[in-house]
Amino acid sequence: GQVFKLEDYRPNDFSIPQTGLTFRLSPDATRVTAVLTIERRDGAAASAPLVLDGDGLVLKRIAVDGRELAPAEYLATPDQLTILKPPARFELLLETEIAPASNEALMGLYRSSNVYCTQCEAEGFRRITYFLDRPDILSVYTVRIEAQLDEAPLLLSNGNPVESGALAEGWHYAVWHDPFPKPSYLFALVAGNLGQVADSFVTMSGREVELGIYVEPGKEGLAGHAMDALKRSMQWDEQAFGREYDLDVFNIVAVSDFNMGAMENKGLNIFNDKYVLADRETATDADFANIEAIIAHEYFHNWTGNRITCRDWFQLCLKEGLTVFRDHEFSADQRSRAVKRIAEVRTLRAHQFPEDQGPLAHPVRPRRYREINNFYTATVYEKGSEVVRMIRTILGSQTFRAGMDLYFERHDGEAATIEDFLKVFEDVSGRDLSQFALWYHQAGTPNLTVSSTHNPVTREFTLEIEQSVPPTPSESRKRLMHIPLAFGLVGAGGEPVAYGGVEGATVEDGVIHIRKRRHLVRFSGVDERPAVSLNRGFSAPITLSVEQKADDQFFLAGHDSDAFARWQAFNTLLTDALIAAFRQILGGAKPVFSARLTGLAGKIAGDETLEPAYRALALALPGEADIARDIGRNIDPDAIFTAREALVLAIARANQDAFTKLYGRLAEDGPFSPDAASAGRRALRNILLDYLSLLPGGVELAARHFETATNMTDRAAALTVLAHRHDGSPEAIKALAGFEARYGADPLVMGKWFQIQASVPGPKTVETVRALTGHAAFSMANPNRVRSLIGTFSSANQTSFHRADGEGYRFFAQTVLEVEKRNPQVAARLATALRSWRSLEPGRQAKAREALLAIANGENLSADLRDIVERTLA
Ligand code: BAL
Ligand code: ZN
Repeated sequence: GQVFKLEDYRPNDFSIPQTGLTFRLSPDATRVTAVLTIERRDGAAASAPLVLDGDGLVLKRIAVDGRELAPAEYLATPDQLTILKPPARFELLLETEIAPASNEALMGLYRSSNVYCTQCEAEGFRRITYFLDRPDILSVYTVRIEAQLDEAPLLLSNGNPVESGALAEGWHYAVWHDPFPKPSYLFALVAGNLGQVADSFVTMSGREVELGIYVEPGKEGLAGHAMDALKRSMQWDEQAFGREYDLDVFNIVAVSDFNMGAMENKGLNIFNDKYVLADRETATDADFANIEAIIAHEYFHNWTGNRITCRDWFQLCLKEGLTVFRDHEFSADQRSRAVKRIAEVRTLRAHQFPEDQGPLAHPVRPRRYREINNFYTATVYEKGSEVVRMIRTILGSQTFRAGMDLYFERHDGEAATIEDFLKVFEDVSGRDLSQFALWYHQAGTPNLTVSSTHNPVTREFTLEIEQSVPPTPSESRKRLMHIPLAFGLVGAGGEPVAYGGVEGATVEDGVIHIRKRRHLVRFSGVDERPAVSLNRGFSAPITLSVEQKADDQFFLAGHDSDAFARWQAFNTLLTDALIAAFRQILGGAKPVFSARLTGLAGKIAGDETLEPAYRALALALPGEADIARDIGRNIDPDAIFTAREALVLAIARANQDAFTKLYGRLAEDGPFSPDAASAGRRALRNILLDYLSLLPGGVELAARHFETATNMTDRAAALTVLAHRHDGSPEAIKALAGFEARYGADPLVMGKWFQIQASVPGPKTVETVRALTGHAAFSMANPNRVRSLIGTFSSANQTSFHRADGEGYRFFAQTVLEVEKRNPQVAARLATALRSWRSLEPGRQAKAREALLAIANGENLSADLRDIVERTLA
């Protein structure tokens, strides 16, 4: 396939200032008429042909300034349209015919449960009509939609509604106009029969905006949380960033077949219904939090993505990293900042670190791609957000805000680059960010090795810090990074230790600026050896190798005033114990855990000065994949599983009484609320259940928890405990059947049922999952179902997916190829589950490689899947 390179960027010879589209909708033959105003750019050669992108299109008609073109005047293939000698300025009319009902790739115009909808990012617009389908072509769109009234009473597109009315033979139409020039990837259309939830919002300058959320008829009652989140997002963006909404209407449509989470089309966000619909009966607290975050994320794109868009797809992180940062800040303000930060870091480590440490590693701003769909990654999104956070850490909040203001002022209406973004912060701060810019350009997770010494005679405390960046594919030599390392020196009573001066690095506002390979940071006037708290708040997305006494680690886990660092200290103790246990198991020994460690777990659980949500996060042991990542090589997932189970049991046994009492005290009283504090109490109670379920009477306790649950959080948690810890027990069988009977008709909730079963540890889950692909509620055509069952199995079931005989991989390879026939994008995403195959022990490694080769040898492989498997095998 073709390789696209950043350095090859150049503007097109033409621009398209105006785009008129008329859709005459029909499931198998939708007629699309595009009327494009096209202008040759100043300086472009007069002989330059116009070359438009297409993807599987059939051209029915072509005219220039009202004159039909003769065959010799153009070349049309399904994937390209060339007009050989275009005038300098003209109107191009194109008619194409498309079949939304048979579009199973879910890119372009397709049908989801009889609703017409679109997904154009990144390159779906070219499946609708020929166009300059690239983000630096900004055009003003006017869209006319015609449909049969009974089939599609609702007709939506971007911008503001202009007119609507009846047509002959039961048809009707609506016209929408979007005054803001936008790239084609932000185009959207929705038509169908949908229920509406209406509300309004008055902006900071007093304009009233009509808000609409559209859902499957009958599900209007499930959109309240989303609407509330939308209004809070609109208000927050005004307060936190001074950004006001700019159209008369803002609409959100929920559809059940969607490749991504949601899409920020101008004025018409289209959502995976999983991230809209919620009530206590069907949604967990995690669902409520995700909905709030994704509603906010898509809304925030209106400024970071839509008003200022990307020059080319290499700049994807310009909108995504920044918008993730904005939605993280929103959630932190709406909920608990410390808890939110811990959750973010867990996600980053679980998804981005393995990506950065494996064959699919790429810089936050990549320089090459074959298939852009494969770059909607944790690196672009999550690490991209961390990079923006570091800019704020380096500049301080006020200067950062001034930089953002300048960004909006300077680049509104433009398609911008990462260089433009960094420049505003250099301009407002007077700082040189050229070394910092490596965070965008260089892949890999930097490591800092840190050791400390204290000299009571000279009263000097010294940190020796050394940075390294591991090699990644096609980047063997790395340059030295600028790493903002937040830190604290902690005294014996938990208080910050004062120091006189500091030499060896720039230290500002509790941050050491690491810029060289090695720094000797010397603090003077320090009487007693402090404990050192490093990377507070996770100020940089790095790994740390710290020579630290266990005493210090225990001390920080109990006393660090930085909540994140305190959580981290305990998590590091747990990880170290789990890795030691893993080695003991491989050596044929039974793992042992210190009473000090299991006792500390009990202390944290019962510490009423800490939020319940924080305590729940502390008690959630590192996952099997986290442990594997930290071990790094020669992974035996069964030994990791055994080690982790042994620690869960040791903590449960050591704290049985305290956990039982606390579990009882946390019982739900009062009406249900999805707010963060209530969710935190449920999270703590549910993790206590997980521990207690391993002790005598545990299965009965879990069954009772399931039976008496009054919300989905508790019900799903109890079902997970029963299915995972008491697999095959009468209680587990009964609960699974009860859940299925109760929610069999609700596809989203059945997704949870698939997920819970796909993650049951142990070899036989391969067979369970294979059988469940035949369940009535499962469909290979629906991305949410595929992700629930196959995605969960391959990314969250270490002992079954990585079965020693390779059966997990074989089933996986077959399934990926089956999904790919319909939906290459979803298949390619699934295939990334094998990205860490080289860290497995040799036997599994060989079997994983066979599975990758089986995928690579699939017939007519899509560009999406080929790109992932070839890079994974390289
Ligand atoms: N732009 C694709 C979906 C999202 O990141 O919002
Ligand atoms: Zn986004």
